[in-house]
Amino acid sequence: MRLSRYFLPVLKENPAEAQIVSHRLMLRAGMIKQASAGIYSWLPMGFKVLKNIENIVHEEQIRAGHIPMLMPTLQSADLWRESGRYEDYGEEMLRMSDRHGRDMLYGPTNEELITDIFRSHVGSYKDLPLTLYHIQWKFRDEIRPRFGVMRGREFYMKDGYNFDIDYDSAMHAYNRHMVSYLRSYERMGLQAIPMRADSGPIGGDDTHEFLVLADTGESEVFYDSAITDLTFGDRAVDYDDWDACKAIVDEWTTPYARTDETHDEALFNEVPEARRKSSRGIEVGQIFYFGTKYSDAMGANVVNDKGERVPVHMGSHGIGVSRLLGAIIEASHDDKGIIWPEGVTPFHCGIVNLKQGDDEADAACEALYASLTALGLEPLYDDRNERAGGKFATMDLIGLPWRITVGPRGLKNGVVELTCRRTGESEELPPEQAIEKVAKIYATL
Ligand code: 5CA
Repeated sequence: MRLSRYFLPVLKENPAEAQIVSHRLMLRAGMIKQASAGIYSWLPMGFKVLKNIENIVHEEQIRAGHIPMLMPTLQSADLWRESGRYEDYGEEMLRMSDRHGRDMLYGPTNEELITDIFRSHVGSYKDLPLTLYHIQWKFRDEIRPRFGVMRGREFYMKDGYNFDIDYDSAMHAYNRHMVSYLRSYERMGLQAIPMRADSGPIGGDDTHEFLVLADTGESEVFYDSAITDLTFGDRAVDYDDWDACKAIVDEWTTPYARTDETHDEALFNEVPEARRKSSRGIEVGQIFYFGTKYSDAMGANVVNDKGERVPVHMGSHGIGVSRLLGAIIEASHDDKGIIWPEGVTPFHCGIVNLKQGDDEADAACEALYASLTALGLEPLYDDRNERAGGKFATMDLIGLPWRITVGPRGLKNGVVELTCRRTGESEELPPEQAIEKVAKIYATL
């Protein structure tokens, strides 16, 4: 993409309404625009990152054996009356009626709708286990929408639902989700720690939230610092192997890590003092096992291998896709702007032409652009007639991990400059080597 043809409405001033750095940077980098309280338009660069995050979520869910589908945003109130949550959900639910006077709602989550689909089409244990998921907009009429996409009213969420014949099989689904989430967040360049949590209006006993440690997080968390040393890395996982998944879950759930709702001071005190930490965290996902709560209420049964009708065991599993943009920026920025992890960056590499209109510099930039594109990478070429300082400031603000700077002086010596946004380190290289280096970095992702 050439910046002269793109739509990147960068703000020079800090927007007054933004209280936290991720919100400020998303507005300044022209990623979002508030449409009304807690509801945002996703401008092209914000939309690109949102889609990158969504793609990682899809890839990892499919890898775990979960099946993508799509349910609507608008739901009939009748299903929610069956589960008993139409009244329970309270003011957070946006309710409306259609021209026939039928009660409708904008879905805050989809347990009822998926259970209805399940009971309409599945009747035998032979069709289990089954995990269906979708990524769809949700609406919760939060009393205090704030911090931009972090606590929106309209937000983008992945929600998955497992249907299993019994507790053990459902717990494997729970474990499989935890493993796939650990992998997903790491691919986004994030450390998200699973912490024992409270199930709130979703219900159930077993639940973990995934938290990104950040001062601006809304949750208070307590943990053994040993857990922050764990990494998933590139280990291969067989998602059908119950023991292998459980072993990974045990690895992450053995060190103490809890949100304030389930914090147990006595247990926490058993952690060696030097490793006892408390801080704030951003909740970027939550997994639940709630047994037969919805299948009992809504009659989602299957015939088991003895010919008896039994309710299915269920769980639901969410990832805050739109919130993740804020969480990633909170975890990865400096005073100049965003620093995108390679896994989610909107463009792989920036190209800055220091002397637009200089034949040699223009030609070198065009050649770089063509070569990077031919390798399947997406560069953002700042081809505007602007001063170098302004171009650098924009690149730093929007946070592309790599920048190639091209100027007549370097070209005389046959080199361009390759700069790493995270470390600020630069090196002079012949253009082909700069391209090769950038390509190699992305090839390992
Ligand atoms: N049905 C379950 C699992 S699918 C569920 O709704 N879980 S949840 O309530 O925990 O939401 C899942 C994730 O969505 C949360 O972990 C959080 O990351 C994100 N989320 C929840 N509310 C908001 C909000 N108001 N704005 C942005 N993201 C949100």
